[in-house]
Amino acid sequence: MTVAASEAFEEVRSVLDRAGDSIVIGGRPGPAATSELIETTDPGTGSTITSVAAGTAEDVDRAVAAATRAVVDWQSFSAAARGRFLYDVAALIEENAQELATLETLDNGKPFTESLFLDVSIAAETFRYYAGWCSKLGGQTPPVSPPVGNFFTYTRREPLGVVGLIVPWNFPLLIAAWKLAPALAAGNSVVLKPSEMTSLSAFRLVELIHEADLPAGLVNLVTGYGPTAGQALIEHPGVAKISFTGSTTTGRRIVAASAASLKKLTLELGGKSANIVFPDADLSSAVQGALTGIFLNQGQVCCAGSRLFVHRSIHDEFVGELESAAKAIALGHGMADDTEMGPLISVEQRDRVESYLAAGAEEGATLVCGGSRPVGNLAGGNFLTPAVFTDVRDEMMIAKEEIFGPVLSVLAFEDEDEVVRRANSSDFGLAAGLWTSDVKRAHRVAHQLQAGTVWVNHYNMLDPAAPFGGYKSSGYGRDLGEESLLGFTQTKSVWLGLD
Ligand code: TXE
Repeated sequence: MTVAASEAFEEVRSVLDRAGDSIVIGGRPGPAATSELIETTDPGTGSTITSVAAGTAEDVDRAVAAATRAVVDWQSFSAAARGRFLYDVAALIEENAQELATLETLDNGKPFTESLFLDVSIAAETFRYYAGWCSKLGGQTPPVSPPVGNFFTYTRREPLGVVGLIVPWNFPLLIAAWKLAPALAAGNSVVLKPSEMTSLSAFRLVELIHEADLPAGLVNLVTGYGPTAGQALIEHPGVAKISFTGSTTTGRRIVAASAASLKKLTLELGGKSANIVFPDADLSSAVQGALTGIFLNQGQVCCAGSRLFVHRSIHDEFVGELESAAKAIALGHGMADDTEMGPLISVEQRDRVESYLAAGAEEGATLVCGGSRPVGNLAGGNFLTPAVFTDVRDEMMIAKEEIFGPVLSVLAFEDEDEVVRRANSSDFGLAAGLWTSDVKRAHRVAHQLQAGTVWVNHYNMLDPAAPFGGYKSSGYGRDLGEESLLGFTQTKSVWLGLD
């Protein structure tokens, strides 16, 4: 363990001890139904930091029962009171920001400043945003004109009941907050299943929710593996909806497994997002945007701009700048002060990314830089230097499949119609970026791109008010914004005869 890692470990030791082997049901941490544990490692050093419980179907059943009881209490509060609770959760997240960010960095590997200013900060803002919505979630008064009679008709947005939230390891706290806050604002109760690799910040968040005095059992946490704890949640008849973020493969499994109980689903899945640089772009901003687009969180971002289309007239100059900037990125343990990029989440994930590096080389792409394991004091972690491929063709694996690592594919293009067609030729449609100083082109291309989010002259910007989700195989439904809130409700029409 490095000095930075062991100091961080000591700082959060008490949470690690509590999280140890506990799931949280009805507001009380306790053991799962089996004694099976899942080891949690620091991806920056390979050392074990703690273990978490491998929850089972029996645990999910108890969690759903607790959530079913608590939702009645929650719905008895006024909308404004529910909002006040959520404001309190936002404040508690901010008060405990250092601790949450340390947990996130130790567990996931990302640089501490990212954990603090991105994950924890937007998690708090998400609770604050949806706190405000509690008192604004109203229905409509549609002007009905039936053939006979005179009616006053209104709609109500009612909660679904108990919802299951299944979140991945790349933004463990943030994505949990993205789903928890709107689910609660809409009046539901929750069973949360974090990734088996990163359960610690979710555990602490659930503790904070209970410190904010929300009804015990309103938010329950069952840690564990997808095919056991996750699957049990999907199949549970008492769960009305699953909101899931993760791989497209698992998303398809969830659709199949939830068919019998006809659950509502929101699926935020994989991506292979196009980031397009036109020749009239501000090149230094575009280089920065291309780097953030792919190397943030070590490339383990569902909306990563992993296909970089660069106009042929600026291609060589652009790649030159990209190469020097990529080589200058400081790799290190997430808790070290000067770290700009951390390790990949696991040994398996690095192996997977390396298999794409090999496939790229085999298919004839040119590796301009990166793609190697650093030696010396980083050898114990799952590090990989930032990689840039040129001479990439659309049909290559590295241009088609989600790599989920620090690997950028650069593709040259000649004109606007061609690049739009090629950008859209992907099975995925989560996000896209484009760089130009021509305002007409910016809107024209943004409207044609088949993606749930399009960034113009920046990349990876997120805000709780702006919906986020995919077209095509990147899923359906939306996280964030009003749309996510509505996705946690069902609409009732009430008819009142006036004659
Ligand atoms: O994802 P999974 P994994 C991609 C990325 C990565 C690959 C595999 O390419 O390399 O997926 O990662 C739970 N029923 N993304 O295996 O399986 C699981 O426990 C119910 C992209 O970690 O999708 C975890 O909580 N739940 C992605 C969550 O699903 C199940 C983010 C995500 O795991 C389940 C993460 C099942 N049968 C990985 N199987 C993105 N686009 O954001 C698994 N889970």
